[in-house]
Amino acid sequence: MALERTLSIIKPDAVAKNLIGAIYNRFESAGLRIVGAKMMHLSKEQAEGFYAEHKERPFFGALVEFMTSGPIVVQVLEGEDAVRKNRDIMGATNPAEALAGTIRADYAETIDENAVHGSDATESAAREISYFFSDEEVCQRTR
Ligand code: RTP
Ligand code: MG
Repeated sequence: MALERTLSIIKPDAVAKNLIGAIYNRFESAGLRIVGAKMMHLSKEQAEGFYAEHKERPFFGALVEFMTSGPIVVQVLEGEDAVRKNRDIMGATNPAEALAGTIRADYAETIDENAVHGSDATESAAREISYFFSDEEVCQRTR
């Protein structure tokens, strides 16, 4: 299995609940390395651009409003099979359907405010990483 990178976001609900460290611990415990990280407060335009694939969906307006409601923490995670591994530890989109022990089962309340984002494929990961990070902002692990 190849070394991959994926884009992760700790969403405004989880930042507001002081869960940044707890969620970082989940990534590191799963063997994912944080190779880029920043806190941001997205503008409406930034949130709309990031979620452009969903712009025709009925929840798009609420999603953009939520994602701009407070700061987020954006990170690049690296590891073997990182895209799938991150999706596994996140759990299902709807926290009510997420497996016990996943981030969304433990830390999210609703499908609208579900604690984390993770890229869903290697292609979307590459696009999403470059949406938030320049090449120099993603670090090579040298040890
Ligand atoms: P994400 O992109 O945030 O990692 O979540 P996901 O792949 O599990 O879900 P996706 O289908 O890409 O939807 C993006 C985000 O939109 C909100 N959503 N609301 N009310 C609804 O039916 C609904 N469906 C999706 C969620 O916040 C979801 O994470
Ligand atoms: Mg998605």
